[in-house]
Amino acid sequence: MNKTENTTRKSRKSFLKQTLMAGSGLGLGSVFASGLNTLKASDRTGEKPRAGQNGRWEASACLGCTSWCSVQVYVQDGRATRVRGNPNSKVNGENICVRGHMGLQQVYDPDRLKTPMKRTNPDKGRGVDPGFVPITWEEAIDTIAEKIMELRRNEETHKFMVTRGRYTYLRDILYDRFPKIIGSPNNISHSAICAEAEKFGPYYTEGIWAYRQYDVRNARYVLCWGADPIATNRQVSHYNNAWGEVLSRAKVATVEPRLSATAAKSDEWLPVKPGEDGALAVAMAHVILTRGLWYRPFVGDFKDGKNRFRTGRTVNENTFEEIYTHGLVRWWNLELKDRTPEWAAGKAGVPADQIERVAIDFARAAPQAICWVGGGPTMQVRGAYNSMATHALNGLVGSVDNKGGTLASNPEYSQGFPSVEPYLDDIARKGIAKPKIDQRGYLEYPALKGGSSGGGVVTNRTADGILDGDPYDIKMIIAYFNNFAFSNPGSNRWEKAMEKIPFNVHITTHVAEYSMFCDIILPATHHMFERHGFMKSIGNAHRQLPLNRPVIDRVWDSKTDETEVTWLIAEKLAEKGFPNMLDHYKQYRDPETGAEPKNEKEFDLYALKHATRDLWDPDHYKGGDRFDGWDDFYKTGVWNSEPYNYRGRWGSMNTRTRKFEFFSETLKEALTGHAERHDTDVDTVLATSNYLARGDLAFVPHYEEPFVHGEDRENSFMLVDYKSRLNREGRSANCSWYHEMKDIDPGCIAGEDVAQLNPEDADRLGLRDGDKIRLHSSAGELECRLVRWEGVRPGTIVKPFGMGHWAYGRYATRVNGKQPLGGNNNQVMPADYDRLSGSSAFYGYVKVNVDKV
Ligand SMILES: Nc1nc2c(c(=O)[nH]1)N[C@H]1C(S)=C(S)[C@@H](COP(=O)(O)OP(=O)(O)OC[C@H]3O[C@@H](n4cnc5c(=O)[nH]c(N)nc54)[C@H](O)[C@@H]3O)O[C@H]1N2
Ligand SMILES: Nc1nc2c(c(=O)[nH]1)N[C@H]1C(S)=C(S)[C@@H](COP(=O)(O)OP(=O)(O)OC[C@H]3O[C@@H](n4cnc5c(=O)[nH]c(N)nc54)[C@H](O)[C@@H]3O)O[C@H]1N2
Ligand code: SF4
Ligand SMILES: [Mo]
Repeated sequence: MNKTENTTRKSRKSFLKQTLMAGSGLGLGSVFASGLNTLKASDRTGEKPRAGQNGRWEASACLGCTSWCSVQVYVQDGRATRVRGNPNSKVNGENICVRGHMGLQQVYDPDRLKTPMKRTNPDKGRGVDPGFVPITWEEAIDTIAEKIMELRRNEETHKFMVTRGRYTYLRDILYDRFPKIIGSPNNISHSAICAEAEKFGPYYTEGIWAYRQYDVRNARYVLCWGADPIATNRQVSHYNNAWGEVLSRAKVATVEPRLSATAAKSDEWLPVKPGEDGALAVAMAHVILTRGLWYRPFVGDFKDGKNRFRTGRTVNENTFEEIYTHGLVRWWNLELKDRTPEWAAGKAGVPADQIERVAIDFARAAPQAICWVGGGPTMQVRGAYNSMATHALNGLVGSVDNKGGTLASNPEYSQGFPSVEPYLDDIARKGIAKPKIDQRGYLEYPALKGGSSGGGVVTNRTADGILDGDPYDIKMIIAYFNNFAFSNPGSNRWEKAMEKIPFNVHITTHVAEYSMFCDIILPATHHMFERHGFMKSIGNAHRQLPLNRPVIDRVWDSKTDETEVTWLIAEKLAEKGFPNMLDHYKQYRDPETGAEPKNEKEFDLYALKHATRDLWDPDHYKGGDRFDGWDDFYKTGVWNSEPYNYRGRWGSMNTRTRKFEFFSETLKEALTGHAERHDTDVDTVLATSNYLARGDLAFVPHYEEPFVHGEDRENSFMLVDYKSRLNREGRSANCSWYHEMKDIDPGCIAGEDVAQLNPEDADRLGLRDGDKIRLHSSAGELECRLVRWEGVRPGTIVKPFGMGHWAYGRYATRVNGKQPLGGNNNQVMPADYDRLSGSSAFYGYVKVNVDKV
């Protein structure tokens, strides 16, 4: 880097730091001011483009988290210098969060992978130098194509696999079409280490397997449940901006074992014992029913208007008439009637009067009362039922699909790619028909996404599938935009599994842990500055489709994973006598001219134009923003939907009964289907999958005792893992800003990886601030520093996820490729699952032992 760049970077850094500090609300009780920690376009002063430099704002999309903001990048002489929200967006508008700016440090990171490389050391293992040497794209692509041809010649194409983490909606090209045409059933996504259990409750109550949006501007009560919306979760930028308004108009309560950024600004903090969320949720439902506070226009009422919900008493189903819901009385009789706040207080360690007060205040705000369900209560062993129990509260207060409530996605009009069918030969068809490597649909892994047995992915189980060769061996992987050797709980298993793969490829911006086990690594374009793609996100009662656009000159010799790399491999396969893939991709024509793509650049562009055609082509207009044509859309960089149609789904939900199901006929059908597939009954499925419910209880939201790994010892604590506010998922650690500003997380200190104990617990173990500690469990161990902090529930240990990389670059590691900086939580988190959704467990499921080093 030259001197001028260095200076520019430095001044930008101090500017950003000041802004972050202003907005972080450090100090526990401090009042959060609206929008302070979102940088707005209008706030920016100084730093005018230098004379003669012709800077301009160019639209793109940020994939730093699942908010998928529409952004604008300030470009001077082909270099990005600043980022802001795209004023054309109706979701995040001109707002972005602090992490948006860190994209700049990612794209210009001197430690990026700059050119394709191949491994020269055949030994694979952690800490083993792969002996990477630079090669040309030509050699890299030729080697990959040759390996694929080998699998095809031997008719073992099912031993090929594509894995992905983050993606754009051009993903089907590489993630779906590519393995299919080769002849593999194995496309494994990261979804089950992300949020599948969170989607389980909404699906089995109201038929949506997707994220929700929250109409906070119209809400009167927001009950955050293991979600920390001003720091993480989704549409962080939008909610950050709206939160000041929310606090002045609505009450906010947060159920969290730690004092999160949001909890610190809430009216009520319910410091739940990890894993005991289900107890709180069913007790709140009990209070809402016994107090007669359910929302009658949605749920209905007793025929004579007299409330028969009394603690301990069953109710005759015929006395109640439901409107848009199904099975309320059965739910009461099966689960709720004895679930008093006093009972829940004994489980969850939250005072009974607080449970009662929160339930009453929440329901009195009906239907403008949001129960915001995040990963905390759901990504647990047995979390599927917490997901149902917490989300069902939205049903009781009629906030589902309602003004001031929880909303689904507005319709959008992107289109899929041409059919793959004509391009599948016999080898491909035989390969696709094989079972998948992640063991989804096995008796003990129901993974009931979308209502079908094995309908969803069991991401983390893939490592075991590979290690055990069950159902078969995997010989080749192409992985993109993921780092499974770091991001999966029980990460050591992934290291072992990757050692076993004969030919492994990573398409990546950095040489990450996963790359270290690879045979070829390919430099990827950065998603925010260097490539095409499009995203879909929701918030502010709108949906938006932002475009990823190449707005700067590519910094290194990189290519785009989903389009360019895929096309080049297809070309090579055609050269080697297998033209099907190239023939298929040639069908992605330019909608304006009808031309076939002739090279990877044209393919990249035409695929995007094709997928988004109904958004920008006036002759194909279907709704939302209008454009004059491609150029107009491309420049604007985002399409927005119509505003939300409140109550549009009442009576037409995608469930068996079309209603909001408190007794889930939809889940009953799915579980029965899975049991029949294995020639057994639902109780056996539940027992094998580690749930406690039997009989009809399995079909209603209910409390399940949490399943916990580890023993009670003097030095053992329930681990509370959470995402750092500065995490761009697993990709921030080589940004210096990440380390310099780490104290933006409540209770953390800059430049260190810490775990926090309540001072009571720390005193008991004789631990002081700054002590070096080792955390260990059955899964493994890690080292970090101790911080004593009152924001931790006694009996728990709190540690942010994000540090502990042993490969990624100079800032991320102590010795790059060898020694981690701090500790990766996934080394002490054993692989376990919420098997009904296929999700990995992250919360409320592991006790770790703490020793002073
Ligand atoms: N303990 C713990 N574990 C977690 C979580 C947690 O909160 N706690 N969070 C979980 C969640 S929600 C998720 S979604 C997963 C995410 O886990 P993964 O899907 O594995 O994604 P990342 O860890 O973000 O790694 C992405 C990798 O892609 C590469 N990369 C970075 N930028 C780009 C780019 O622009 N293009 C391409 N092609 N490659 C790039 C880098 O190698 C980087 O390591 O992690 C999960 N793991
Ligand atoms: N800053 C930031 N934001 C992000 C991301 C990021 O990397 N950084 N990643 C994005 C991604 S990929 C995803 S999937 C979403 C996920 O967003 P969320 O689903 O909201 O997940 P987390 O942010 O991990 O939040 C988990 C929360 O649960 C709390 N928790 C832990 N144990 C328990 C428990 O037993 N009960 C309860 N009630 N709470 C508990 C933790 O303290 C933490 O605050 O976030 C997105 N937003
Ligand atoms: S990190 Fe997430 S919230 Fe922040 S700007 Fe990027 S997409 Fe938006
Ligand atoms: Mo995620």
